[in-house]
Amino acid sequence: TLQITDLSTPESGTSARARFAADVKKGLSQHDKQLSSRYFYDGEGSRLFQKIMHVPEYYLTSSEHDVFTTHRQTIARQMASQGDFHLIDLGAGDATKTRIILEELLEQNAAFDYVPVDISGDAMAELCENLQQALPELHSHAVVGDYFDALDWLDEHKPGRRVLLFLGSNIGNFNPEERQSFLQKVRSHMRSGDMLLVGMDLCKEPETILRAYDDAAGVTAAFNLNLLHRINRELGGNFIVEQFKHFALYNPQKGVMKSFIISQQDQEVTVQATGQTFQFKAWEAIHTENSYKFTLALAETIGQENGFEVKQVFQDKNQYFADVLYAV
Ligand code: AVI
Repeated sequence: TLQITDLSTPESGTSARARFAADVKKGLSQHDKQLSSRYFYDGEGSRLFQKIMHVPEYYLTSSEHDVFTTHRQTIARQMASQGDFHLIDLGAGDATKTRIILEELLEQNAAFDYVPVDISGDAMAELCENLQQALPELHSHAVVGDYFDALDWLDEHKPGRRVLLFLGSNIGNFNPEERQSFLQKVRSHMRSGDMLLVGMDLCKEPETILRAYDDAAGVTAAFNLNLLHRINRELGGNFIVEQFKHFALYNPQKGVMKSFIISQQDQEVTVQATGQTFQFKAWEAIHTENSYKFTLALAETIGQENGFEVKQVFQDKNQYFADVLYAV
């Protein structure tokens, strides 16, 4: 009852590195320098993100955990209400929070199988091993690959009703255009009776948000700066990482947390794989991440714009976080 399908190919490694090099070249050549947060998650970055999820100031993980613990019965009942289904977990990672729902679904004798999807083959192998230990009666089939390659594969190989999960406020890392395109594409893989559960971090006291992205122990800073280490490791960069620092800023009007890496002095950096040297002025910034925050009104609007109807909203006791169940 435990399978892994790996959609990545030997070439995908080489082309991923070439794409990384091209993005670094473009991002560091611009007037407003930027690097995409999607490059945070190499082995070290994924390890640091796991650590962030346990940082006291990073309330997102514990809040969503609270949502799931409090509402597990209703969530599971809603999912199973229309019959058999595949539970597809986009960006499953270690699936700590999903496990609460899995246990509840098993308890309710729901007819489903679990399909975690993640770009990290290591994470999926580890998850499958853990699930086999913890929930031996669970049917699961992990897919290693990009979300949309996985959804294409599933269209062909796993027909039937589907409930999709996109947890942890991962949707917040898209800018509004990327978010629309993501939701549109997801919608195109769904039919009547299917559901989508999306985790969203909510607008709240700005200081609370800011602290979550600038924790006292410096774990988030290390996570952000790992991007420079990764460029050094994979693309032959010569960043002196100590000469840069993490800076986080919350815009309460746009509802977006922005992370930057700031050069603390004039310096230049060569990145071999790009064949270029990049100049940094003292206090010049590289924008590295957006983490959008949501309101329930925005959750409804973005649903409507993309063909989803809000079926139910689940929140934690502080109302810090929402898991929004959409139906199509
Ligand atoms: C993965 N993602 C939802 C996290 C977030 O909150 O935007 C990544 C993160 N960045 C800094 N801390 C955590």
